[in-house]
Amino acid sequence: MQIGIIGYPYSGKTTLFQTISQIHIDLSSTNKKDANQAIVKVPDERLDKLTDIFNPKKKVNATIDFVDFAGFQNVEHKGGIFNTQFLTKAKTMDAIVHVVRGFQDDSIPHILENINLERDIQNLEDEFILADLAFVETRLEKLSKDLMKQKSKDEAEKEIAEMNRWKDNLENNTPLRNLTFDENNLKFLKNYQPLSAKPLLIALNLAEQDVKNKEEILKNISAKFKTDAIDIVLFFAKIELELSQLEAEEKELFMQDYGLEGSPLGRLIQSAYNLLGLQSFFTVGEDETRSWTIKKGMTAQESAGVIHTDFYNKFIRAEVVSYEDFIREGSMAKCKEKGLFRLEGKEYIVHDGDILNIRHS
Ligand SMILES: Nc1nc2c(ncn2[C@@H]2O[C@H](COP(=O)(O)OP(=O)(O)O)[C@@H](O)[C@H]2O)c(=O)[nH]1
Ligand SMILES: [Mg+2]
Repeated sequence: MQIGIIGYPYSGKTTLFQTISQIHIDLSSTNKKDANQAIVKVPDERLDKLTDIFNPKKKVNATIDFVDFAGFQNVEHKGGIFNTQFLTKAKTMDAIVHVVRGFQDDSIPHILENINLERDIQNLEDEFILADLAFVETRLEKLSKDLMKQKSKDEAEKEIAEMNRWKDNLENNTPLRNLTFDENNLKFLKNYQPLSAKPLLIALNLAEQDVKNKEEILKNISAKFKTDAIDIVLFFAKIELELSQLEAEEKELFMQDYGLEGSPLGRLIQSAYNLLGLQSFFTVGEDETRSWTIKKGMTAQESAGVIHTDFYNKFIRAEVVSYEDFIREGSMAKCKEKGLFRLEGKEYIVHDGDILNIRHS
């Protein structure tokens, strides 16, 4: 899974990226054009506990790819401020984190001069819509030429209908993530990856002095922007980067002082899992304990396929114990005794925290 971090220059994107990746980046570096990229382990206390119990050779966390985009400039191109390079890369992301600047610092001016959370959130949404509209218009031109050439007429007509539906909505400032998609038009969504359809995480980078009224800010912004496909999270880029580099005990003290809980990474991942409808299952053994990310509603066979395509093709049964049962009983043997160790077929819907062992031919 890939998550892209975008936003205006000097909003705190790279500071957030450093906090979650623990990669040091020289912020004064002039090379701001390239995107930074890191594969980040998804923290999961349940996996840590399983690892303590099984004492395997290695522990493997599920991972997420974070991409820290260079800040976009307010330079207009056809269809908005994003250039082709940005659009091409942004479209491959599964979700977008929009870092919105809430801190005032006169030595680092905001490119729009003052601080205004709502304006910045709305501006990005407008730019997504403009970019998608430009795409749809180009696509419609191409399709009408195909029609004249009598090339795959049926297909072209179907797509024209769908592109016009997108166009009408975009022209009314409705992002594509608000539309419903059926089996037939889902393929256009998958192929074209329009930006206004992407799950969006609005990450408000607040100032130190906002710590005390952070709940109120969150409530206000949520009331205006939160939907099923948009979530709002808070972070304090500067403090939380410093905190992330402290030893556990010291960190705990400072966090209490600031009234902060968890980490920016934890907040982002929880929110991303919710938005994208994701959950985890585990595999355990002497060699490794491992967490895996799947979509909610996936079957045992589909989940086996995430481990290995062979496991999907040669699936026989899944041995299943829930994490809670296992921890409470303390061993697989006890779980078997109590009938908590189950054999499930390929249609079984995997639950968050299931410990799976796939039997295959
Ligand atoms: N005072 C203050 N400065 C910050 C905060 N977050 C980021 N900065 C500073 O703002 C500058 C730009 O941050 P950076 O993360 O590089 O922003 P980017 O351009 O969005 O990647 C750096 O000098 C940061 O140290 C913050 O919460 N408070
Ligand atoms: Mg940056």
